[in-house]
Amino acid sequence: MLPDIFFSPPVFAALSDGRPVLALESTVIAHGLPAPLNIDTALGMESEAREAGVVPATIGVVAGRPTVGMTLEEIEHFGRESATVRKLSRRDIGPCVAAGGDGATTVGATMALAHLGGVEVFATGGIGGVHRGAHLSWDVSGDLRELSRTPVLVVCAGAKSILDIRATYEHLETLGVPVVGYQCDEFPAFYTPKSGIRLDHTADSPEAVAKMWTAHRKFGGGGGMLVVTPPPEVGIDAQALNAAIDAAFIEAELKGVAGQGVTPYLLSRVTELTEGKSREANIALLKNNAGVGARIAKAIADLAEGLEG
Ligand code: PSU
Ligand code: MN
Repeated sequence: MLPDIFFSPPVFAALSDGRPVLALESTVIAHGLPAPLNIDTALGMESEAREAGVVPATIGVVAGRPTVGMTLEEIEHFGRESATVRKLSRRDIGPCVAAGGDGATTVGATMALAHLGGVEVFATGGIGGVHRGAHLSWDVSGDLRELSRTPVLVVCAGAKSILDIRATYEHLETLGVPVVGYQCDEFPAFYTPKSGIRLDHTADSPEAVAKMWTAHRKFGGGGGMLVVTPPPEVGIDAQALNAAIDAAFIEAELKGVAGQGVTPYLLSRVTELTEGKSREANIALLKNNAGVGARIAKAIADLAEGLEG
């Protein structure tokens, strides 16, 4: 463990004893959902982990301190004062630490800090990926490259159709990232279990995922693994959702939204256009993923203990 990483006491104790820890990201708190729902959801995800016997570690840069295990006050601060909290991908971590600023970590940046802190399993909602029109804009999320280089297992509900999901899946193959369906055989499209993309690898239990992860760490080339799990059913109108996504995409183009602003813009417009339903789905799947991630973290810790003992 690096002295420069700030751990909460429960996370530090769990890591020292080899007990399972689940990493959670902070961008979804500061820039993915509005207050106070973002705070409730972040705490709800932490509760899911605890109920499964796993210590949650929400990750972010707090006043320049790379933190693995944000406190309740820090989570509330990120949720309430989100306008003053930067969005950090890997390249932004150093500048934010140097400036002593507050930064919410994306999937990629959360993986980077989780790995430095010694946390192997991370649960989130959806990953960033290849944007629609990326053949012209080159807008491909840093999350994908991070998955290829950093050995952290990421549990998510696939990718949102604000992205080109098929191109995202192809790119994960190019980068050598295994995508494992947890109790599903299709890549989920975040709001719906269906994308039409069949997965090559599936696992039925946390133990099966733990076995794959252990083998991937030995022989898979040193990068991460993506475990996808379908979202809980909340009865969302797929047609209305697709229309909202198409409209948001065109608006973003017309307004010249670019760079790091693209994903938050699309997320908030789609939520506005679909009103409550997409948000309900979002919160349900975040909590579900935290539960799945926690059970996987536990199975990995049990497997490691068995191998040692
Ligand atoms: N997709 C979602 N919700 C989110 C994000 C993505 O459905 O909150 C966030 C995650 O933190 C992800 C980031 O890592 O957006 C990707 O941003 P970008 O496309 O700028 O790399
Ligand atoms: Mn981007």
